[in-house]
Amino acid sequence: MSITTDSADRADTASSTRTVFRTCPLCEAGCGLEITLRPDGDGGEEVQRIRGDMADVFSKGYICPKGSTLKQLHDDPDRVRKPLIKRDGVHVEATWDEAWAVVEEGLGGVIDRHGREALAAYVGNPTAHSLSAMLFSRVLLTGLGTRQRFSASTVDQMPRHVASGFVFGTPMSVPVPDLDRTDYLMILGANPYASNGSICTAPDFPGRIEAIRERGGTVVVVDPRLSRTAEEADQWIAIRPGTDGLFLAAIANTLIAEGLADPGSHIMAHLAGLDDFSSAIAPFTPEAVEEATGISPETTRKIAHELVEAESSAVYGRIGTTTTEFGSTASWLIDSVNILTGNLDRPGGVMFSTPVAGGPTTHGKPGSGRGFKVGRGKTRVGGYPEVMGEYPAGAMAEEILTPGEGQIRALVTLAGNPVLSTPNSDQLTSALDSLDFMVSIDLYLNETTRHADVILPPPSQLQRGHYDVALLQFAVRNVANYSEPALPLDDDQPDEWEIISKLTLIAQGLGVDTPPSLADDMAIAALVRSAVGDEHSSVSGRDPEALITELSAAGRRGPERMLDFMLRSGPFGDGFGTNADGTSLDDLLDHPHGRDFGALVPRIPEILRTPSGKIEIAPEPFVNDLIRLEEAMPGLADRGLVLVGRRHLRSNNSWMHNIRVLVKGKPRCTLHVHPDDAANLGLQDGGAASIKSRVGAVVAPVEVTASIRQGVVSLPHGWGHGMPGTKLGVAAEHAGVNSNVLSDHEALDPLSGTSVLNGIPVEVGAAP
Ligand SMILES: Nc1nc2c(c(=O)[nH]1)N[C@H]1C(S)=C(S)[C@@H](COP(=O)(O)OP(=O)(O)OC[C@H]3O[C@@H](n4cnc5c(=O)[nH]c(N)nc54)[C@H](O)[C@@H]3O)O[C@H]1N2
Ligand SMILES: Nc1nc2c(c(=O)[nH]1)N[C@H]1C(S)=C(S)[C@@H](COP(=O)(O)OP(=O)(O)OC[C@H]3O[C@@H](n4cnc5c(=O)[nH]c(N)nc54)[C@H](O)[C@@H]3O)O[C@H]1N2
Ligand code: SF4
Ligand SMILES: [Mo]
Repeated sequence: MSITTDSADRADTASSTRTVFRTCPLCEAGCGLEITLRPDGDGGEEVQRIRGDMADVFSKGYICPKGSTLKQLHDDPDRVRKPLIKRDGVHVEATWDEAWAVVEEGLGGVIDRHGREALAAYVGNPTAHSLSAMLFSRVLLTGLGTRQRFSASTVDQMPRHVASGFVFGTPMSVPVPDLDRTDYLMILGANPYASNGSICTAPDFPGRIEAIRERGGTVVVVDPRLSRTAEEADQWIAIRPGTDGLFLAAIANTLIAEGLADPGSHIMAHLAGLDDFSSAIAPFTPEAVEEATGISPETTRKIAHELVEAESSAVYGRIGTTTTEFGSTASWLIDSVNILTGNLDRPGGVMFSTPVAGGPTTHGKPGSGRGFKVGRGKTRVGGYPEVMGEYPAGAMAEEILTPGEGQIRALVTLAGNPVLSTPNSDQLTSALDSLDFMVSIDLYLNETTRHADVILPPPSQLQRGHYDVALLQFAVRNVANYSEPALPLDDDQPDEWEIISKLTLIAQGLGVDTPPSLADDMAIAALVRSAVGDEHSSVSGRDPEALITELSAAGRRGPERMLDFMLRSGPFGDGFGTNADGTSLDDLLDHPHGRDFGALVPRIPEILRTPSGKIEIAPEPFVNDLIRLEEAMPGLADRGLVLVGRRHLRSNNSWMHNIRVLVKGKPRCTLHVHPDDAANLGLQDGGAASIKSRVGAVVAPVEVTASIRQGVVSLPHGWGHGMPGTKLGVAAEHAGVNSNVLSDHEALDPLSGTSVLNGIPVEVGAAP
């Protein structure tokens, strides 16, 4: 293993410590870390200290409490280090050869008996944070040859992709708030003080929010809870859960009705559907939505005026807007409002990143494309349409449990914990129990992987290279940062891409002896051929073999070789000799603190990939969905208690609760209840509450707090540890309850298949 030493690296020969720099792969902020290594007394190295990298071009030293725990994660004795095979119901350590043999028999048996459609895959969130898993999950999904694909996207951001797909032409064409230049930011359903932001890559998001106010700007937060972000804002709007679409529709309605709407000449030249949009939005007056949203018409009108009158403004929405019944439509309305206020694609408004490693927004013909389609296939049981090549995670259990042709009999999970993260956990638990075979690529023996026949452990986060291929597509600056592994692989430990490749090759029937490099060679060939065949690519018409030979010259393979190609053929790349100042993996190795390619620049019309070559502000699926939204209004107004989630800075979905420093202190998995509701329900602070939904029930400790809207209760997700057969010693001591026992697998946004995880109707009462 080699680690570049450049002038910034320090080697203190006296104690032989060494400093390396890498990007934190735990959340979307992508902070730069400075890691000091020292000899471990055993001929190797161990981490002495992790702190923020002051010289990182993007994060400039910022770090959150999770970032430094990569050391504890690496050292965690509960982390799986050898493959585990389930024998007589108990997971025991095995060699890689033994594990692969069981995988071959298990997957092969199901394929022989039931065909490939009986295979399914669930891909979890850390896939987006692992270079290996990100680039090779495609290999896996294609190689399995099944349409039964599920992921954490449908308990997360899928609505955002659907909106972008229809409006701008690709699901990755997401306009992000230009945080560092905006004068007015309205945040709906996001709490970056806890989450550090999402689908808006911005290390030190909180600092960037504070800077808006410091330069005289305004921050408004729309959230049923007085979140930490809302506390820091100029205004908190305590919306009723699930009604952001209505609030946004009323803002759009006001802008049009009062003649305030002006997309600006730059956008008007490329905008289609404004008349259709205007008529479709007509019913949603501020008065009409008031009862449902709980927001007064005065407030709605005031916000509409402020958004237009500010020098620049940006509306940004996240989890609280997407994981709701109208998630896609709400995401579309966010774009629509930004268009109407004249803030799309201009500094201080919402803008598109130019990803240095390229992506759907940089590939193909600039200005138009094939557009975005959904519904190429439907689920067998629920009839839910395909979206971005996958089906709703909420439908996975019924596809496993319902007999008949096409029933799922074997499951592969990659970096996912759907038992704690997707709806109706009790149903999913029974489903996983009933499978013929399950294999998980995961770091832990947890609530999901305890069901697996085989667990294949990847190396730890410190033992792999890193580049945020996915998340830098949504960055608030155009930056690039590659990190080499800080520590070498353990003996016999394959890299994560090798595990994924081998699993794929076995599923394809090629046997356990086929080297993973075969899948890698096919993947790089496909990548290079596709770019060479793209007449708008910087490598158009080049000889693919020659390019692959050049890429492989340094002995590079796997994700690093693919990344090098993506960088070199990308918008800032060296073009394999055509752009002398351009970047490449070698160039990034020379820049261990990252390279900054500047603030975002206007990209319309070049970024558009709609068939019309226009920004489609009134796509039919959304205009039609407004009818459903209108019809839902009375129901949304008089629901009883509803449940929402929340995040804490020291958690990371379901899987960092085994790190002691992150879970110490008072229990965090509590039910937040407004004082008036507590009085009505007979709940005491510190007492227990039973919470029941249509599908399940849990008991949780009560925390009475005025920082939540009346009629709303909040329970964080990702808890519910301590199940039999898991190995998470610390997490079990801080078990908490699983909020997704309560979320309903049938409640989803029909346009994206995304589950309703916020705004779940519940009954709450005192528990003994
Ligand atoms: N009620 C409710 N539910 C929610 C949410 C909510 O707000 N409310 N949020 C949703 C969101 S936004 C998301 S993204 C999902 C997350 O859903 P999932 O992705 O299914 O769950 P995670 O908790 O992220 O679990 C990640 C798993 O990956 C493993 N892991 C970690 N790093 C690696 C790695 O590098 N390689 C491999 N192979 N494995 C790794 C961990 O051990 C863990 O098992 O949860 C969703 N669920
Ligand atoms: N510390 C930490 N950081 C994380 C994660 C983590 O688990 N812990 N998870 C990561 C992941 S995978 C993701 S996707 C991101 C998510 O990042 P965020 O979207 O910022 O997620 P949350 O912090 O859950 O904030 C969601 C907010 O929506 C509010 N809300 C609930 N329902 C509604 C509603 O109907 N309308 C409105 N307007 N608001 C509503 C909630 O009260 C909550 O304050 O965070 C990432 N970062
Ligand atoms: S905010 Fe924390 S977890 Fe997220 S990348 Fe930065 S240090 Fe890592
Ligand atoms: Mo997420």
